[in-house]
Amino acid sequence: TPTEYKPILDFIVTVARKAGALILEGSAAIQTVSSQETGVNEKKNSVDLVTEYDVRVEELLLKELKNGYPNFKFIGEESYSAGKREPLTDDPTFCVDPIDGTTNFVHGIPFVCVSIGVIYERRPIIGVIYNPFLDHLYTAAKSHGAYLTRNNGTPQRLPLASPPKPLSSLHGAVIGVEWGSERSSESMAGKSSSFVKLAGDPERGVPGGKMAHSLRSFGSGALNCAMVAQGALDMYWEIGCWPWDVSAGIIIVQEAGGIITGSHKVLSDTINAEQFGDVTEDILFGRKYLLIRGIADTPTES
Ligand code: LIP
Repeated sequence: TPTEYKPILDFIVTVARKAGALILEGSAAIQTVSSQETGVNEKKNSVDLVTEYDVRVEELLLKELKNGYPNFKFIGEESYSAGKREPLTDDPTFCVDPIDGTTNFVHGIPFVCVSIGVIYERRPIIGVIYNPFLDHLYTAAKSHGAYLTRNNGTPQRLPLASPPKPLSSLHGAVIGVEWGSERSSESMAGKSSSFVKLAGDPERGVPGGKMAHSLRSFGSGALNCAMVAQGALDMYWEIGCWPWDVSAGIIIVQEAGGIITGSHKVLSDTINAEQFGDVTEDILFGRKYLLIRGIADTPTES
């Protein structure tokens, strides 16, 4: 059983850095060839992109992770798309997104990461998110805290703000949201109306009116989670994200003192901590509403 988290976490970080190097190599290659030759393909529709490098990075992750921990199961975005769909069990399972933020990767926006989570007994227990463009590494293991390491320097405990700022309402919050790749008119209507509820102007913008400062759409579920853990985003809301987008991010947010829920009740005016539940398999694999919010109270020390 993966009770000794440290060696596993250190091993995953080494693998994530190798994946990061390949992502950078891929970005250099993809930005220098003509649009006909980029190797960008579409999955379910014209906005659901996959590149040659998504596949190559996942192959690297599969090989390296299985080499280190042959008994762990493996769920990966590109393996899943190719039809290799391991069922989720109680066994330790790597859940990976080789390139989270593929649209950013294709367009040269440096908000891209590799995301590696370990799920055990159906809960995320270890998370590593690495953005090689910024050299930002986010790590967490259950009951051991969450950390950000910038430019290979000293790890900083998350959230960065001290003392952490509790979130008692949407007033003044910055909220991460995503459009996702599901673009049916029904889905778009649902998302837009949620965005309005999150950032709308219930008091017509009068001075003193209580509304969120703004919404942000960074294009990577994993980095949205990282931003919440860091304390830069107060909240992240998305419907229909995949488990590999958020497996690592969930434990990083939780270890930073944040809260995950599948409930959409929170779109009411006031946010109460009691409304938030734990992450469940239904949220992770049922692709229901996922809401990750900032600090509930001071995170416990490990
Ligand atoms: C993306 C997510 C993003 C979501 C997209 C997509 P990809 O992952 O991180 O938050 O809105 O639908 O799933 O495709 O870049 O790995």
